Amino acid sequence: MLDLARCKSNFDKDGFVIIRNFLEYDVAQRLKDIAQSDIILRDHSHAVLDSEGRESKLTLWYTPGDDVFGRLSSSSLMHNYMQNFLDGPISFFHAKLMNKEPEVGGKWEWHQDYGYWYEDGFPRSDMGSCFVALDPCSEENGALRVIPKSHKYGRIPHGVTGQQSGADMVQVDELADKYGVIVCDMQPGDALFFHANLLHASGTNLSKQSRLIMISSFFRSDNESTHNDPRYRNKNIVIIDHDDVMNASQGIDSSIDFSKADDHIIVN
Ligand SMILES: O=C(O)CCC(=O)C(=O)O
Repeated sequence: MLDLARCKSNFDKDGFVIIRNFLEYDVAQRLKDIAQSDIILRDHSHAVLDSEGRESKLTLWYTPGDDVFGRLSSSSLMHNYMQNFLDGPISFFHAKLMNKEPEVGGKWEWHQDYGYWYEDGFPRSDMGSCFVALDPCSEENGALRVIPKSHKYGRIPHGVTGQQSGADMVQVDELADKYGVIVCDMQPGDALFFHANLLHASGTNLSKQSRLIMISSFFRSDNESTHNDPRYRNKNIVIIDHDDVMNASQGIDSSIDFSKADDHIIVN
């Protein structure tokens, strides 16, 4: 583990931190191979349209299954970092595979995750995500862009843009002018931890390279949703040793509670 105190101080200051080689390159490659070939994952993938009608593919589940992706969200290393960044015990919220296909992949509009999750009944923004690159991510294929320090500005109003939720662009532009925009270049296996109020977006993928990533999201255990919905409440997850992430069958656990297409489409 890197110097945790330094990572924590960067997370607090900027709202995000990138941990290079969080997974070994060949582990990331194997995860990508499984994500691309597994029929269960493919059957639960949905398209979400951006404001120009381009599609991003999303497969999301609320309970980590007994498979390699479930194990990644249950990794001791991921939990240790996230617990430290969120200042207390955490609970798993959901995980998702996000695929921007070559030449056609859509963008994600500027937003805060808490812009969505406030609507799910989480009282505070003590929440965060870990974005793991399974493909190289660059400006060309739609890497994540962030506005450092924007997490300090509280929840910004969101409206509908395409089938997504988008933050008020006047405030986004003001914060981008003040703090700049960072394009997070990442290699397979790198992980980006970020706060739920960090403004982020990603561009289209018009390149010939796919852009596949996985995101695991967490809330602080004392910040569970007020909604009476088990998907948004504390879950008992068994944490596994980070080195055991790949020690699962290579198939996907078919009993997982995958989300439905309608869960992601934001409408007026
Ligand atoms: O896949 C991406 O580039 C962005 C995803 C994202 O912004 C999110 O899941 O909150």
